[in-house]
Amino acid sequence: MYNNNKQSFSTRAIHTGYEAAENHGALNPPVYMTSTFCFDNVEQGAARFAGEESGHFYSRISNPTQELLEVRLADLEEAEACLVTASGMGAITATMWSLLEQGDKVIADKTLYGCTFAYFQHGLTKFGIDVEFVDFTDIEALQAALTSNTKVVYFETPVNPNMRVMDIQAISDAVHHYRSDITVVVDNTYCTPVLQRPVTMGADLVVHSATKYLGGHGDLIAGAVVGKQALVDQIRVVGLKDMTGAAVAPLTVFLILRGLKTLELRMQRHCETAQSLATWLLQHGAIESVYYPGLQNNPFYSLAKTQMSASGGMIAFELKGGYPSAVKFMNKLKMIKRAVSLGDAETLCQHPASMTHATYSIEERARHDISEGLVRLSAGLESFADICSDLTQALEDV
Ligand code: 3LM
Repeated sequence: MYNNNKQSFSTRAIHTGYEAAENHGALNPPVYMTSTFCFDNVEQGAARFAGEESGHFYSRISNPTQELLEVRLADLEEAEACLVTASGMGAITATMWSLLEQGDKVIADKTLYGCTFAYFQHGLTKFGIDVEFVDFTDIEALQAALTSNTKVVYFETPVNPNMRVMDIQAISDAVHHYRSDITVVVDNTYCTPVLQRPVTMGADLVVHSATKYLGGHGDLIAGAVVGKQALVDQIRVVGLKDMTGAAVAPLTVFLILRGLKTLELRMQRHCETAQSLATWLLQHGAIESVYYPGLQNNPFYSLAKTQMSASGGMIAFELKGGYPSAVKFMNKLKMIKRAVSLGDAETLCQHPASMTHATYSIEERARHDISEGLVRLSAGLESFADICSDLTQALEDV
C-alpha cells in the first residue's frame, strides 16, 4: 500500500490510502466501531489466525480505520509500514518487548522523556535486560558502548526536555557499521515527519506519541511505530497482540486522521512562533539561557539545519533566578496553560523536574542533563503577540 506517487506532503497527509468512491462517496473515512470480524467459515478464521491469509480478525490486532492511518503515517515517514497504538508509551513498550530478551543490551541517549526513562531504567532492567545511558552527541562514546549483546539503540531528537539534537545519520551509520542487525529506534514525537524522517537517515524504526502534534488538539492519547515491514509485523503480533494489548480505539484514529490533514500547516505555525519566541526570550533580562536549535548561538544549530526542515515548536529555558523564579513565573501565567503534553493549539508550559521528568531522582536528573530550573514551553497556535504579552507580564519581577 506504500504510496510511491510522490505528491507533496500535505496532499498525502489528506489523501493517501483513501478512496471516497469505495466508501459510498463519503469524504471522510468510516469509523469501524467493531471489536471482532466475522469469518465465512472455520478455514478462513484459522488461516487469518495463522497469518496465512490477510484480513482483520480482532481489533486488538488491526481494524480498517486503524489500517488507513497506518498506511498514511508510513507514507508520510517514507517507511514501509506502521502500527498505531493506544499511547506513545504503548508504541515504545510494544516495540521493546518485541525486540528484546533476557541478556540483551539496550543503549539509550542519556536524556529521554521521563516515562521512557522509567521504563528503561526500572522496567527493562527488572527482566534481565542491560540498559546503558550514553551521551549520543559523542559518537565515540556510543561506539565504545556497543557490545555483542546489543540489540537496540534508542534516542529522541530534539530531546525532551533539554533540546539536545542527535545526528540521526551518523548514529545509524556508526551502529550499523558495528552490526547491521542492531535496531536503531528514533522517537520522532518532537519533529513529526513534517520536519524530519529518520528512516530516510538510516534509522530502522520511528516511534511517536501521536497524542502530541499528530493528533494536534490535545483531545486524545495514541502512539505509533513506523519502519521496516518485518519489524512492524513482529511488533504487531508479539508486542501489541500478546504483550501489551495497547490497541488504539477507532474513534481516536478518526481524530488523528483529521489532525493529519492540517499537520503541515500547524507545524509551520508552531515553528515560526517558537523561533520568534526563542529569539525574544533570549534578549529578555530575566532569562539566563534559551535552548532552541533555531538560535544561531545554539551548539546544535548547524546539525539541526541539515537534519530538520525547521527548528520545531518546543523551547526550553532557564531563568536568572533559577528554580524559585521559574515557579513564580509559571504561577503568574494567565493565557498560557500550566500543563504537561505538547503540540496542542494552546501554548503549554511545564516544569520538567517536578512534572514530566519527576521519574528521575534528583541525582539522576543532574547526571542526565536535566536542570532543576528548566522550564519547557510548547508554542501553540495563538498569535505571537498574545503569547508574548502573557510571557511579558509573567516575567515581570521574578
Ligand atoms: C510530555 N510526553 O509532556 P504518550 N515520547 C515522547 C513524549 O514526549 C511522550 C511520550 C513518548 C509527555 C507527556 S507527561 C506525563 C505527559 C518524546 C509523552 C509518551 O504515552 O502518548 O503520552 O507518549 O512530555
